Amino acid sequence: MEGRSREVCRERAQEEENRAGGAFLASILEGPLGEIAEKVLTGRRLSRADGIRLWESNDLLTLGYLADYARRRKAGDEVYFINNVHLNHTNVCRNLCLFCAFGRPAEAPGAYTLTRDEIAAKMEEARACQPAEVHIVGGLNPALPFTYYEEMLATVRKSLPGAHIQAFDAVEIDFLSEISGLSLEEVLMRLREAGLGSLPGGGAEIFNPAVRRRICSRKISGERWLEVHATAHRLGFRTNATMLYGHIEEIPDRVDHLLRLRELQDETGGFLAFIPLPFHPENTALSHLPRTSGYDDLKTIALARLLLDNFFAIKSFWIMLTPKLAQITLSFGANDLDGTVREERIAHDAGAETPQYQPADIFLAMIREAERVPVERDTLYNVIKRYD
Ligand code: V47
Repeated sequence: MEGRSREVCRERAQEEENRAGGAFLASILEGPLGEIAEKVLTGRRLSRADGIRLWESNDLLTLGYLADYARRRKAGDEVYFINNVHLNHTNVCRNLCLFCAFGRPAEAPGAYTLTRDEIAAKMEEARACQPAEVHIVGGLNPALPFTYYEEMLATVRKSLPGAHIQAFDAVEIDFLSEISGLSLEEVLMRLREAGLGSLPGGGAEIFNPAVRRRICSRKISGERWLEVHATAHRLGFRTNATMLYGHIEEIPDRVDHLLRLRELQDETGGFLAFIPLPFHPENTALSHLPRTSGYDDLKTIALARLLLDNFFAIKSFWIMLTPKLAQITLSFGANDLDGTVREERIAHDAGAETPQYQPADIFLAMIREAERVPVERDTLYNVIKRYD
């Protein structure tokens, strides 16, 4: 360790003495991850090699400690949640990715596409809870025209004029460009006109083309996914980013995925949140694979917080992680628990056993028990209510 840097680290360790774990930090600095810890403490960027090394160390507590430090420094002690509803308008999909239990051909049992009236009825039902956000994603259904999407947004806006509509992941936006013959810019501007507020982070999976070829060969490339988000950012939309992990990818694939997101965030600053999605194998063509372990989930969240130094929010999607583990991730770099949801199909079709709804009270209890400050937010992280 260089002289000045060592001094800064000692100061940090001293500051940390006042919190639980000061002695632990001192021991980390002297241990095998000392150089990486030094970078984290002094706010220096981690490299690809650092990411792989952190993972390989398997030292869960050190990873957690460093990610928690980085989280506190970047985003403070607030933990966010949102009063939202999910809407999955169709499960008919021409892509049929191997990891997905939700998408199916139009003629398959259980295939559905919501009509405008059915969407209106669902939104009218949601009115009573006054959601701040409606989150919409669905399959790539070749039978639907572009106007279906515009009408869906208008229908949602009419029933819930105060809600922000976060809709259509990059894969759907690319599909809409294809079926309409419009450019990405034109698609996004037309949808904005109809009520679109921001884009969710789905469809990113793992950017490595070799992995994509095996698990989602019909899906757009990782490069195209990034291009859609870059275009949206240029037009002033904020978007999220995800990573589907725990299937056939290797650890360097995860690190590379995170670094590509970090690179785009450096260029545009348009990402709001990163959400790691643990693979659920049931009812998928990869059902022989095991579910991710708790160790894997915690390490992945921590790695994301440490590598994505330019992301404000690292979100734990409790529906996929379980509420218990999502609460623990608050000590491993996460500062957002997503929202109330109310109806979820993608993870539940793939075997998720979590509830489909979690009321605000539960979020407050989860966050307070972790000794953090609950903040109810809107989609863009404006504070709706801070629960001191
Ligand atoms: O794009 C599909 C993934 C995504 C499975 O932006 C699966 O705030 C696990 O993107 N096991 C949809 N994951 C969900 C999504 C999302 C969720 C919460 C918040 C946000 C946000 C986005 O779920 C898909 C795909 O990547 N997925 N099948 C499965 N078997």
